Amino acid sequence: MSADGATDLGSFGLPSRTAHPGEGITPEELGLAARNHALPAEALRWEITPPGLHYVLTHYDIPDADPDSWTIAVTGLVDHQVTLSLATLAAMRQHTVRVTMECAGNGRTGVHPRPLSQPWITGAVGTADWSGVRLSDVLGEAGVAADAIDVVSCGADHGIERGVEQDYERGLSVQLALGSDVLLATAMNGQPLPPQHGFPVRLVVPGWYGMASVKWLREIRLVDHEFAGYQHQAYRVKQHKDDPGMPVTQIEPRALLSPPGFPDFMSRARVVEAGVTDIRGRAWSGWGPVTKVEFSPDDGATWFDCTLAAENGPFAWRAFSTVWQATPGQARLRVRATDGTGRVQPLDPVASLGGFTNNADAAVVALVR
Ligand SMILES: Nc1nc2c(c(=O)[nH]1)N[C@H]1C(S)=C(S)[C@@H](COP(=O)(O)O)O[C@H]1N2
Ligand SMILES: [Mo]
Repeated sequence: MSADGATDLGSFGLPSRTAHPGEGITPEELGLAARNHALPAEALRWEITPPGLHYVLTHYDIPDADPDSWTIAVTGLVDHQVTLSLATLAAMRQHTVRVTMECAGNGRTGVHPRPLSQPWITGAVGTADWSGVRLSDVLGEAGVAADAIDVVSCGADHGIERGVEQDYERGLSVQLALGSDVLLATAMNGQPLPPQHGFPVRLVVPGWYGMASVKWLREIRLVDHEFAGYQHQAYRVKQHKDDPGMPVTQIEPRALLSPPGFPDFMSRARVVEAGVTDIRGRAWSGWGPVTKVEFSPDDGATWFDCTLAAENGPFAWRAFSTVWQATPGQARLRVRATDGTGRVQPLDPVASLGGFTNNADAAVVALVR
């Protein structure tokens, strides 16, 4: 409460900060981690992530959505403003795109000092077949005015972040919106979207980190400038407070191991029997196809090329496999991906103030017996 008794929403804004030396996880981070779950590593066995195992990241509350009255308003710099009901969308041409989605904060806990936010380890990823209408078809019906620069997508969820009250909004360039597979998705793996994934309709921006794929979509607004809302200021890779930084865009390459053997409950370390062990996993990049995955059984001292399975469409992860002659003792298993643009997963964490795009590989600890 401020002095005159009015509620000062700005006081909700915990400043963004990194953890103090030795500071353990805070109650706020634990709360976020419990709301927003990761893909369990063993779920990498499925090419399409089963419902409920895909990671979830929701900034505010999951909105109360009535599909019968839900509309999406197409507003701003269009030739004619249109209001789309779900029935209108269902009558339009449907497309399905297989997309590996990853949160830009995946890997954040590997950044030192740790930025206080959703404390992802490496599991903020999942793959789904998203179906719906192309954003370009919707814009085609409304007609894009010549001076439109960005397409702003607005979600129905509302909250406060660092003192700024807002609807969840993200902009895309008109160019990307028109010339791509961006979808207004109404189905995930052939079923209506689950509430946590954006029911009844969400944007899906293939190849981009998840923050671009606005859930619970209720407005598409065309504007005559590059949109710079809160969620654009927040998703920048900066090294210090005054660094303008670079925007977070497409997904950096990453490979993850399907963990071999069986786990220890607390540490998640693996117990593996000595001998020939199948090594499997999946790798992806939003910049282009994954062209190489390497496996190291000795914490990065030596690397071996894995066998890549057939490509799984331009936007979805690709399976890889190899075999490992496991000998008794403790091993730190690593994998790293390279994509067609030459981007290679780094061995050391990618530092930034917010802990974004840290695609450094993370070791799986195995105790071979
Ligand atoms: N409306 C809305 N859209 C949103 C978000 C949100 O909080 N609100 N979170 C974004 C972020 S940061 C990510 S990583 C993805 C997560 O999508 P998922 O929960 O379906 O995996 O949704 C994005 N879209
Ligand atoms: Mo995210």
